[in-house]
Amino acid sequence: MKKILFIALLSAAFLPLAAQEVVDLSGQGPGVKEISVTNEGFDYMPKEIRVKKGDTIRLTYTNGGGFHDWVLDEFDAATKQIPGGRSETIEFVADRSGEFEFYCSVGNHRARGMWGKFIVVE
Ligand SMILES: [Cu+2]
Repeated sequence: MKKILFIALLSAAFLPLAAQEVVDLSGQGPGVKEISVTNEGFDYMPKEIRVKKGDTIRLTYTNGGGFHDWVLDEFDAATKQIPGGRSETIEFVADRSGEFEFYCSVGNHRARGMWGKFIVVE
């Protein structure tokens, strides 16, 4: 009984984090897809976003701390550089398929690992 409770507590502690690593919205659509992104230090959450070609992406970046933005060059999509606690919503159309890289354009943050994958599925 004790063991089961321990496993349940472990799952509760780690599942939400693990679930945020990848957001896969490519299974349905195309349509409007709402996505929330944040960061812990130089780590974006999620680190990987999957959508369907033709999706309209309504992405809200909430800065979890520091001074950052969220930039995806290939789709001309970028938030402003904002301080911790602030958020901004941008909208763009994922009109071509492929694997792209979103990143933070502040200082050397991208080189320090502040980037992730934006994958558009045909
Ligand atoms: Cu940054």
